[in-house]
Amino acid sequence: MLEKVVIANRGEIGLRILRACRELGIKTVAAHSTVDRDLKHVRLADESVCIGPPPSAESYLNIPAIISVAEVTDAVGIHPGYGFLSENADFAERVERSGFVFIGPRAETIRLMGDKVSAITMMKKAGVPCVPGSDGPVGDDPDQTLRIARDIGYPVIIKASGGGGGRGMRVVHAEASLLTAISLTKAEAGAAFGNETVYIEKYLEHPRHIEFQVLADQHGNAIHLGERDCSMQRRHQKVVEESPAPGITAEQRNRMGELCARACREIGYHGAGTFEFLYENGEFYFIEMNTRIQVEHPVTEMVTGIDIVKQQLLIASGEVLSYRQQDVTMTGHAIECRLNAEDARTFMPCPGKITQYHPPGGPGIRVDSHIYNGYTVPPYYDSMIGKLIAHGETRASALARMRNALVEIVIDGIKTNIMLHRDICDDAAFAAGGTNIHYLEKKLGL
Ligand code: MV4
Repeated sequence: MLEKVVIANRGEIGLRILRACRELGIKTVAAHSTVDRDLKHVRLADESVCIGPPPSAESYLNIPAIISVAEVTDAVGIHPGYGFLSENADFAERVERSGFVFIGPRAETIRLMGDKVSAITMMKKAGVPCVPGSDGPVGDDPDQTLRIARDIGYPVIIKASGGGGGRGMRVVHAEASLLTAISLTKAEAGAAFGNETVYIEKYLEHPRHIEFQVLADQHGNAIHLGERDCSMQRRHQKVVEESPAPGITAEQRNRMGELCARACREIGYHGAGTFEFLYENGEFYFIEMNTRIQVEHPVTEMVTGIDIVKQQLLIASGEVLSYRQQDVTMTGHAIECRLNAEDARTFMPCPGKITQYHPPGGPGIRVDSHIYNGYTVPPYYDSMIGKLIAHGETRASALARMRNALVEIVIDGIKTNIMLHRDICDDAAFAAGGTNIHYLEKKLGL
């Protein structure tokens, strides 16, 4: 087992990682910025080291500073959490070259999946269904490009290979605008990601976003933990997630989950991972793979009973996966609401001091948050201040518990999106289940 781990993150995930380490008897080192001295996990960690000033570029993204923390504290592993350096292949490589364990997949795997063209190529080879498209980068011959798009059929979407998560994409509705759109996307991609490579896919107009959670060890074992529906989003920011995805049958789950687990074995994946799919008219289409722990992992934990962060630490320690696929069962339904410090109308971040905090409780309620009475939300980072998770035997009971929790919870002193969550939970279409990725933006009149 890893003896000591550096937590190279902050907020609720810093605390989540600390809790998993504690359960496993792993000593913890919180690497934090100056403004984060009073974070809950920094206070609770066995050791803490300040890594720089508030801006992420000088602290949570400062690779030498974080590796130095591992060196001076004699740590063995580094957990990157999500965001920040979690999917930075160069970071993973430098961690390993410095003699530490990166808690995540191999650097080459992160690099392979970070390049969307190579990720899709690998998945297609492994038998995972992908969106009909250019099957590789768009070349220099305009006639060939026009032919590819015509064969796919309009509308198509141009995506940057170095993009992902909604960055570097452009929808094209007719042939007349294809070549201009490609030039523009290439130029933007070159500037944003240092990589002009773009590819084309059929544009799916009303899909749901459904993703599969996987766990794979360093000995060739891989399993899936079912799926999450993350369709309730605004501007590529997920707002509510749930597991299982409404309407997905056990047969669909087993088939897609097994394809994902098989793909993991094929590429020598290890750690926790997520396969993102678009789901439309009963079909799944792979779009991207995430090689990190995700914000929404708790809904999967609630229905499977498996602690995914603990599994990450066990896998990084070199242990053999203690679950086989037949040991994984999904019980009931879980819904997660992301709590943000933001203005209800403009969605602009609203940092400040929390003057009153009363967490909700009761059966099936879980709160993953680092906030406390008197805590000040700093302006430098993401506005998410925690997550409210409700589990129930059925989707209706999970939703009823979530509604109760959203009435019970009190967060005073700052603006939050609690009212938005109450609105969503009272929405008839959401209550019915299966709304698509455009639903929330339409409801909000965007
Ligand atoms: C798409 C798509 C429709 N068709 N690809 C946006 C984020 C990135 N992960 C992929 N995205 C999309 N890719 C094809 N071929 C629509 C989106 C999309 C989206 C996907 C998931 C969740 C929210 C979204 C919001 C807008 C567009």
